[in-house]
Amino acid sequence: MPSTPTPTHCPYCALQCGMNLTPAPQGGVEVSERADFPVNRGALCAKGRTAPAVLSERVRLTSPWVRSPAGTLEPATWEEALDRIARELARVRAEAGADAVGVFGGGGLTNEKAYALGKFARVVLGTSQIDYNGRFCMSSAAAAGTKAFGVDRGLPFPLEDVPRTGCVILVGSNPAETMPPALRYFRELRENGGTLIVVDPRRTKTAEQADLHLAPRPGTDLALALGLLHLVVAEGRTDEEYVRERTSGWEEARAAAMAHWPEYVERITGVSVPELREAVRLFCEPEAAMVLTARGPEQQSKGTDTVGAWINLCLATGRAGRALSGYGCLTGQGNGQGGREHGQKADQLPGYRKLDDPAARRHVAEVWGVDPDALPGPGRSAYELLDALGTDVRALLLMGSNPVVSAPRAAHVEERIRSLDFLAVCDVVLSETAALADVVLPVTQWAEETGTTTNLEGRVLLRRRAVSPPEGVRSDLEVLHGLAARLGVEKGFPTDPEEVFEELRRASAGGAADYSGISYRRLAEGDGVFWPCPAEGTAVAAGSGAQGDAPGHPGTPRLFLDRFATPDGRARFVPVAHRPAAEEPDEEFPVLLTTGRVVAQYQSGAQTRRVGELNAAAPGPFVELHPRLAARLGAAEGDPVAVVSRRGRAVAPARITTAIRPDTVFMPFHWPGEGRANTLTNPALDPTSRMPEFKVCAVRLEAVEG
Ligand SMILES: Nc1nc2c(c(=O)[nH]1)N[C@H]1C(S)=C(S)[C@@H](COP(=O)(O)OP(=O)(O)OC[C@H]3O[C@@H](n4cnc5c(=O)[nH]c(N)nc54)[C@H](O)[C@@H]3O)O[C@H]1N2
Ligand SMILES: Nc1nc2c(c(=O)[nH]1)N[C@H]1C(S)=C(S)[C@@H](COP(=O)(O)OP(=O)(O)OC[C@H]3O[C@@H](n4cnc5c(=O)[nH]c(N)nc54)[C@H](O)[C@@H]3O)O[C@H]1N2
Ligand code: SF4
Ligand SMILES: [Mo]
Repeated sequence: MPSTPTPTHCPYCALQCGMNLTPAPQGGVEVSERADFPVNRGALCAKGRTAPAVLSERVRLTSPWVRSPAGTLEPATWEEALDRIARELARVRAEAGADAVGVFGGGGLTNEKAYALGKFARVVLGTSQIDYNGRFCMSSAAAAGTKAFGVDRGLPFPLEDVPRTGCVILVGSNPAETMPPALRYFRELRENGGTLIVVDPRRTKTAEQADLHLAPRPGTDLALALGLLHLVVAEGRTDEEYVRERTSGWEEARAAAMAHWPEYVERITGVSVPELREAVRLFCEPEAAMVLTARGPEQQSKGTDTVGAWINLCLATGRAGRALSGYGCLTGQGNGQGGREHGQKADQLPGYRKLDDPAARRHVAEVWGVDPDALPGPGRSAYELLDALGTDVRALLLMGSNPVVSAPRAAHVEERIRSLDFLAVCDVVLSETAALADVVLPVTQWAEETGTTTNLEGRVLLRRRAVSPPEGVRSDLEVLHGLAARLGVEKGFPTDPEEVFEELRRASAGGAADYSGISYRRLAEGDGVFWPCPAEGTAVAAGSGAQGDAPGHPGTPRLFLDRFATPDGRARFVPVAHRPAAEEPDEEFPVLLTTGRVVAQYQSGAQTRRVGELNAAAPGPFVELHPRLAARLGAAEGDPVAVVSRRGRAVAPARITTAIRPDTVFMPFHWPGEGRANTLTNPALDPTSRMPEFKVCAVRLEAVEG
């Protein structure tokens, strides 16, 4: 491997910060600044800076493990491990049908892996039962964006537009912890005279930088957005001409909003009428403004309607599909955007096509060389799939997720996973879920393999290989290739990522997320390409097998400037009304629990809990609570507190702060064991997106002796 720096990208979040990697003389790899990449201009958070620690053989898997008849995991050869998986999957299929074999993927997988995994499920296993952890992430925003605009791309504009708009409402997003290098954009916004409004039940480090912080009760963002829209109408701030020219459905949406009087909204949300008025003034006065949502409003059993209500606010005020204005979702995982476009989702085919659309099935089946009628239909969503393990779904292949820690109602999910006939997990480390598997396969990771990711802006990026993987480790693509061959499919699962990408281009051609004009060569030359990027005038049409460069289309940094992606080109209002959370506080469970993240840990912590510096900064779980609640409980700072919900009980030390509402406690979800936040969370699902209600459930607190 070269000793000159390799420009590449971080393994973790959707910002996909650029970084340089250089093999270190004493082994391993060193991170250095890559100032030329525009999204982060060299800045990295502690996770990105320390990411190479997870490449070390000391913390990772370097050999396959197979469960012995005695029940222990024992080292095995690749041949033994792959043979065992193929045999078990074939057996379950023969005994119980193709849908008894499930597949679970991840939004951290590269586009190539996500594409190959979806194809593997449909073509090799013939199962409809595939979904992925992105369902737990941005699925509500995706559903609402698709409804309103006809297409879902996290941000319809590059981040560089943020500092130049007039006002940003950041709803349930805490970039100070979750995307620190992106804070710069909000700082510059304010330096340029724009204003920042943060909506969060906690006064987070992000909220501290806001001009206005609204702290609603968890689970009431829908009412809040409707209250703001009510005031927009009442104060005559609607952009009538825009509504007439560029939207449809306003009358119904307006009528629904008018039923949400400010005083009524104040009662539901706890946000005062003067604060509502101030937010409307700040949002409506400038020429341009944006609403950005993240997991706060989205991870609710009404997440789709909630995001729809915020989009309605943008549409009524003419703030979508115009320069420096719009609605955007801050996608989360490294390939959270691309991972939702290429077919690992239960209802989806590559290019963001619908699995139940006959034309889409024909197109993709032709690229795959199969009969369209042979493709299964849509399957279950992530939680529903996990809930069906051990009953309808008897074997599972899992790649890129750790649901024992990250799924809602995790004790139940863990019990379902344990009841499987057979579990195979591909991971870089022995995650809590991998530890339950019958076969564990050790795979390569970011710096050891090349692949593409699509960041939160819809910017497709080339993540380059910079070091050799340890011996004994294979890539996810090699795993799928080996399994396909053993299951009788010799062709169609190449191990070279570029070859997979070339096929993905053809499969995506003509779809909403069209990558057909993007090539590795093009990506290697610049700062990435924004989709859609159709292949203009090149031979890259379905079935052509064309390789190489595709000049022409420049990509699409900004969407919707001329028209929305709906059939009539108009954005669609959705008529929505407030409804309570699936579980409201009562006498037995009087407090609200919400959950989220801290800066030094990533997701289920499988990777970051193996990094010393990060553990020192964030050593374990905690329960954030207001002094008034703590006093009632008789708990002092650091005392263990039990949090009990209808799903179970978790214990973690108290962290007492006035920065949280007195009716709410907060737990980060990065840890397994006694302090696992997801032991408590409610798997109530959004009817459209099938998103679980991670952000609100009812709990009670108990003091713990000792
Ligand atoms: N350090 C770190 N960074 C990460 C990740 C990580 O695990 N660790 N994960 C990445 C991924 S996959 C994702 S999805 C993103 C998530 O990024 P964010 O969405 O920023 O992260 P969260 O902490 O889940 O939630 C954001 C905020 O929502 C607030 N909130 C809770 N309930 C409500 C509510 O009902 N309404 C509103 N308005 N707000 C509420 C919480 O107090 C929290 O401050 O982060 C990415 N970046
Ligand atoms: N209570 C609560 N729960 C939540 C959330 C919340 O806010 N609150 N947020 C939800 C959200 S937004 C998300 S995105 C999920 C995330 O939760 P998970 O899906 O559990 O995400 P990770 O911890 O990133 O798990 C990824 C796993 O894949 C492994 N891995 C990394 N790279 C690769 C690779 O290239 N190939 C393979 N095969 N494996 C790899 C990692 O080591 C790790 O074990 O959690 C959800 N759970
Ligand atoms: S902000 Fe996200 S992409 Fe950037 S260094 Fe941190 S984890 Fe990596
Ligand atoms: Mo996420």
